[in-house]
Amino acid sequence: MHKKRYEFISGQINKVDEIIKKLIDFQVAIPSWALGTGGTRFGRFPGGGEPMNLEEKIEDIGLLHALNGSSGAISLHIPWDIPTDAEAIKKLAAEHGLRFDAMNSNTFQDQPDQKLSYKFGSMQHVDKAVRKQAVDHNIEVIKYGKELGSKSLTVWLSDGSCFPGQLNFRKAFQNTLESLQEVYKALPQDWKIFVEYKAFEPNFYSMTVGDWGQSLLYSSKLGPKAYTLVDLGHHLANANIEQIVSLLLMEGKLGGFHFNDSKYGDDDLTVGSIKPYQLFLIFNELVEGMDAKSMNHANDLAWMIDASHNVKDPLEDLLQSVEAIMIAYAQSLIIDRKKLVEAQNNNDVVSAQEILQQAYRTDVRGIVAEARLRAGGALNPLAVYRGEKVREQLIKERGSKTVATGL
Ligand code: LRH
Ligand code: MN
Repeated sequence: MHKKRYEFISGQINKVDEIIKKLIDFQVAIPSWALGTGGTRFGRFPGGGEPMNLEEKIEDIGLLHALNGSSGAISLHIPWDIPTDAEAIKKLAAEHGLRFDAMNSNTFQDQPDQKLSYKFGSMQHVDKAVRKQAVDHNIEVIKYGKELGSKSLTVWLSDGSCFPGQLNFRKAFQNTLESLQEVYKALPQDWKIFVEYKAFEPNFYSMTVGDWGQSLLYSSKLGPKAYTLVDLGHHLANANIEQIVSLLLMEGKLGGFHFNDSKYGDDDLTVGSIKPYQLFLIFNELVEGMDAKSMNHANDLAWMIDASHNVKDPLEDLLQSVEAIMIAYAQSLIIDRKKLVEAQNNNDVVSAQEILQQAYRTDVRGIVAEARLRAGGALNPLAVYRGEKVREQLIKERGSKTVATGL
């Protein structure tokens, strides 16, 4: 069936081998905090067999990578995943063909042994001692990352306010910038820092890194190693994320992504499960913008998933997310860009839409599957995962009550 499907689709597409090479090179980082069942304040329904430590998390991501050949990186969150023996962890990851993508700091929770609380923020805090505590934590995260071979740090600050009058926005911005500058100074020469913005939650009146404009302001003032990070779920309703991506890329300040999907808030749902056309439009801007700057698709931006699983098996959810990303990328690679530019230059709005939707409505799953097979992956990862009863095996090995660290 695959052979026929692949021959049919490859017959319709130019340079199919070039596209397959790009798909094989394109690796998506899996978040270490999304390998267990997430929950909400209303409840959490664990599925069993969850990884209890970093080693088991690396094994789970290794399994995903063996199945789809496109999950060759892991993004750690500190202190949820502190590598006690970095050399051993690095060796284990390499055995599974995994490298370490961006490290994530955490100043949105108070740790049991923490001196000062982040209740009223971390880097924005009115108390310099709290800001210093947050800076020191980020520098410690960089230390772990250096030991593992990571080359970037993602800073997401839950800082903000819940009520008018609670915060002086200007001072909060300046405190945060000053704190980020301390972290920036500690960055190794070949590292990047990603400033992740979010419109609301856990603060519900203002967020101190609340949108792409604020993140661009911080990363521009910080320096050339600082970039913005786009989490698809961190926008106000109906935001035109593909336009934001296009402009950040144009400015050379787009560092990477946290892919997920959402209908309402930061729902952290499976990529492409709610708004697959938006995902396609984002990849259209990425390919157009990266090619305009002769950027390397696979390496010049950070491709990461950030999801939380309430009702799906975490590994099945992640397999679906990676597949959705590869499909959107493949569709964006078959857009007839010459014709699209022509239509744009002629203000031929109808043709422009027809050209885009021709690509979006093309079933590229045969090409994505072919790339996966050539990368040594499975034709149908989900079918193998279920056919081999992997979750049942994990529950036998780890038990039904195990709880993974993370969200
Ligand atoms: C915040 C966020 C951030 C992570 C966290 C797990 O909503 O997207 O990227 O640190 O989720
Ligand atoms: Mn995120």
